[in-house]
Amino acid sequence: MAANGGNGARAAGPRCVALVGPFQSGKTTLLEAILARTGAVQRQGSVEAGNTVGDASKEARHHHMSVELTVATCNFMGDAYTFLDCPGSVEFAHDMRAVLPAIDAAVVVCELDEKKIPQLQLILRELEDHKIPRILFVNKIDKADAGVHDVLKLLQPASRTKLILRQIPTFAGDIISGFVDLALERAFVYKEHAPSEVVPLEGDAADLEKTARFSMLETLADHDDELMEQLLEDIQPPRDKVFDDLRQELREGLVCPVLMGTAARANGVLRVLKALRHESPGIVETAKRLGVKAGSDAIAYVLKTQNTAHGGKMSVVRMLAGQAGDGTTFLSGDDEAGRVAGVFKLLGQSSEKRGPAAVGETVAFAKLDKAKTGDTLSAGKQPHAALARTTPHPPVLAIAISAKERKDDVKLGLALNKLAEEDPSISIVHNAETHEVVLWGQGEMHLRVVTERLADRFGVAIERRQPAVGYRETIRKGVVQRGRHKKQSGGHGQYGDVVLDIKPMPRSAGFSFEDKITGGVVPRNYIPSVEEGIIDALKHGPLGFPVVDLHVSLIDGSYHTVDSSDMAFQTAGRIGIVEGLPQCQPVLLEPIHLVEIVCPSEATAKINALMSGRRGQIIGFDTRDGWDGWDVVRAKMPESEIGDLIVEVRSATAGSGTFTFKFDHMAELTGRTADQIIAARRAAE
Ligand SMILES: Nc1nc2c(ncn2[C@@H]2O[C@H](COP(=O)(O)OP(=O)(O)OP(=O)(O)O)[C@@H](O)[C@H]2O)c(=O)[nH]1
Ligand SMILES: [Mg+2]
Repeated sequence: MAANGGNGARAAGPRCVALVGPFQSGKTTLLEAILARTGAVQRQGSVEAGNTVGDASKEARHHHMSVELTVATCNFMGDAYTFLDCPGSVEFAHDMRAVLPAIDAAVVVCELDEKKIPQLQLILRELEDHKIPRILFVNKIDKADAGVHDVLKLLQPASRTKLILRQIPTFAGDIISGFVDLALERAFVYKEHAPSEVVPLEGDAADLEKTARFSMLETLADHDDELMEQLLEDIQPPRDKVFDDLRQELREGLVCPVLMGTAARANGVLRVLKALRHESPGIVETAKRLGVKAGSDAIAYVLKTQNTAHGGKMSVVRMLAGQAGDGTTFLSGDDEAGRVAGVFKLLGQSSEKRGPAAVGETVAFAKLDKAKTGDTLSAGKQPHAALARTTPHPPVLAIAISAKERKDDVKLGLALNKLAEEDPSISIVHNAETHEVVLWGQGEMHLRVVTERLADRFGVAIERRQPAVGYRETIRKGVVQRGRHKKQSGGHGQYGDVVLDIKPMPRSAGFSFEDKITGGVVPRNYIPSVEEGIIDALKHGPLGFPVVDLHVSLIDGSYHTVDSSDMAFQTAGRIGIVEGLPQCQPVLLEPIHLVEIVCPSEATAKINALMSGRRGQIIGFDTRDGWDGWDVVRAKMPESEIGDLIVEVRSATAGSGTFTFKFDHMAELTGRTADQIIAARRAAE
């Protein structure tokens, strides 16, 4: 295999490679350049012109960013490559995270921008945790200047794995005009939308190359004693040995090579493809990494699930073992996942019907009605154990939504279910108290895209509101109150009469009822009705909120042999509460949550200020366990202030900070803020 530089052990067969990286680094542009270079598209489109294979959905085009995964299969030098163009925005990170388990390698597209280093670090962590071999592609080299020499100094802090520079740039004046490949020891000049041209390696470039190559070899030699000896003895290692080491150490996760280029002009793209061809592992290694049982039946891992408006469902899968096609029935765990009715090769939004899929290939299967993203599907009689599970990040922002037109209510429910199936990082909560449908998601743009999809794909126009905060009210002093219901004008009358002893209880005690009737002044059979009436009245206290933390005893009352009834005693109980509570110094209670914010350390001071400004009570901050350069800030914060907290946390941390929260306690709220909340509630009613 001389064409492969003599490194006979390169992986063969179809590959599956994810393009990942910080927001807007150029992944979709790189995909486009790759597709143009490999001939899958005639001409390279651009994100600006809105004619790329990726980001073809209306929402992505509209926002000029990736809002979902794009899958595109092309051919390079006889092998099929499926590229998974992942959104860079943290709000759509689930689409990326869901595919990671089943890929062979990742190309991490990044920029030489200090502000984007924390985001890069987050992504590299995910890859490191999954032990996925990765290549860094420093993009937008057309905008870089001579500072580019510090590439590793800037990028290394983001990676726990040692980075090695595979290329150094060459300049024409101040502009980068090409590069030297340090493994090949060859100089190239960039050509726009064409392969780079080999030029003689001479002058300054030759000197720089010597130094840079030596430091690349030194890093490789950390894991190769023979190479170390050669370097010490000043022996030039054979080129094949260098390639072998590069391949070996990439696969073993010992190093992460760094390439560079300009995706927008297709510069440096061929080097990326060649690195993937020669160095990245293939399905054999990936199946081993995942623990796929050898000799098993067809096994497929679901990377993505997509519903069309008209009910068709597509499951994008990576074949991890065996072969499957039309008619193959898959199991997922102990359940049947469905029967394949159509196998497709994907190129963004266009799909082409094809024959059965072989091991290693990435295809779409139609009609696997019960398959979910992340499922390990097995075509045998026995299910295969789940190979991986990706839990979505807990949602951080919510809106209450309703169909603009009543008639769309049912359609809205169905559409939401489909969207939640495609994207488990949203969740839908029905608030029984306020009857609101609350949509939770990963951020403002994420929620906006969900509502746009509801309109565009499912034809449901919606209205959105701030979701209600879970306010309650309680009382600060007790009262004894009579509740009398008497109607005796004509016909059958109504009579119920109770005396209630209402007392405050400690926080989170809830509500309790006690029957203290003696001598049957209220007959036994009516007492549950009294309690029912009370509970009903407590749903809406004098301030407008559910009343909690009180104890009510029924201590006295009277009845009428003919006119008393369950209904009459319910009403009497309700009247006792409605008339009694206003005398009990009602007070508002607001939910307080324990909030844990993670952020790069340089943002910690800003985050502290942000929390204090939002009535947060800082409990402490600490370095984040196992995360160099990151902190955790803990605070107790009112629910009303958490509403849009994520927007400010992200802006204080260049998008890399996030938080989790959980209910802690209810706290009394008085003063102007309370008055405003109560007034707003009255106005709403
Ligand atoms: N100067 C320059 N701009 C580029 C290059 N590659 C991409 N861009 C621009 O960078 C912006 C983002 O490009 P995309 O390809 O959409 O980036 P992305 O990483 O896919 O973005 P997300 O998926 O939203 O994270 C666009 O305006 C591109 O035109 C490049 O090589 N040089
Ligand atoms: Mg993109």
